[in-house]
Amino acid sequence: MKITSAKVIVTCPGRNFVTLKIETDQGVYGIGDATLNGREKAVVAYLEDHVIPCLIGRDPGRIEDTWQYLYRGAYWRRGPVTMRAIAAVDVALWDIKAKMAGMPLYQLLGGRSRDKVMVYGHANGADIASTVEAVGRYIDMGYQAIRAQTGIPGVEKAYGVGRGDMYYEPADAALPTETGWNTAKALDYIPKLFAKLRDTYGYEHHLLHDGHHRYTPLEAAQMGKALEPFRLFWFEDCTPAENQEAFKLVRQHTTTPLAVGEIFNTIWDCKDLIQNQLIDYIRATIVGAGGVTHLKRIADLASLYQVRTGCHGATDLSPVTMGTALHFDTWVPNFGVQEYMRHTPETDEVFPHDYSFAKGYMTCGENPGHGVDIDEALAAKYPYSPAQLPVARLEDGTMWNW
Ligand code: GCO
Ligand code: MG
Repeated sequence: MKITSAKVIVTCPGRNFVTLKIETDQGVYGIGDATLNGREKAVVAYLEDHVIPCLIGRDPGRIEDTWQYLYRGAYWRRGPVTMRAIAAVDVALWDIKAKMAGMPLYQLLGGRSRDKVMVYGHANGADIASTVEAVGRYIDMGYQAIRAQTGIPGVEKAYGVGRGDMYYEPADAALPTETGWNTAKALDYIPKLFAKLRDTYGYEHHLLHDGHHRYTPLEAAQMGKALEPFRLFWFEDCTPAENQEAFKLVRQHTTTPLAVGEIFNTIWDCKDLIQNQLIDYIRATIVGAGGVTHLKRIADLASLYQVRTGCHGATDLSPVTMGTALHFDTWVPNFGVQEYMRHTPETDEVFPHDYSFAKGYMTCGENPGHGVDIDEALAAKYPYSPAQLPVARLEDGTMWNW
């Protein structure tokens, strides 16, 4: 069996997505997601100019060999652009293999470990009162796990607060939107949100919060401590993780569970965090961390240290990643939770899929492959539209982490 052609499809059905389609001499094709939010064109060029020419004529069944070929062969290792391109190839090849086998992807990974996949949704509001109401709406939809983000008085355009409950889209302008941040105000206000949430709804649901890399290690420790009485499922990206050592300080001071890794590309970004048991959940996902082949490796390392998975699943991860992640989640023994932000109806139409949501859980389909396709004719109707992620500044104008 041989790869005969491969192409990159860029489409913007409400937001930008980059998709790789690999075709074979047996008529079977595979689809992979290569979307890098705000930097899409860099991955398009990487795939078109440097990766696709190497794929033609290769045996699509040699998934591991192709992964090693692209990773070692580039010489320049790791990084979000390279690893997303590798992920797209990897996922498309797993799709082809599963279609050839006539099996849903999770069967090839080792079969079902659970009946359904618990997902968390994003509730947000301009202030505590409206965020509490938003969480209530998620509870009514059957969610077991809900992330809560609130606007903070005196902070302009606080992170995580969208125009409505269901759709949150931070990449909102061709040039980065300027947003504000104030850690002292957050340390004061956010624990009050969780106090109110537990007061209103009790302790039956899992509550999550995202710090989005904003706190120093000591501030993260203070926030973790302040949130302890409200028993969070996790406190995410409490501090930037380039320096994995930083988490030691946070860990020594709080029992609030920690999650990190949506921006990680490889096992090397989380090796020390996992081996030193500094985190509880690893957020690396299919498109971000080199595809199914590499995420499996990360999950296996994590399982040795009782670290569970919590795959990133924001709207910038296309339905192709969502579908593939659900197969992964159905198999992975050390599963924790899956993030699920709904795509717009236009996106769902461009990417026909067989996964479904019911009462806080998702299930992958039983079709051969990962179960997600792309309608190329429809995709062509939505041309690329430049959109970048925001930036954040402190009140005195200092650049901060968005
Ligand atoms: C999350 C995230 C995202 C990111 C987004 C950036 O936890 O879901 O932090 O919303 O900000 O994926 O592109
Ligand atoms: Mg996050």
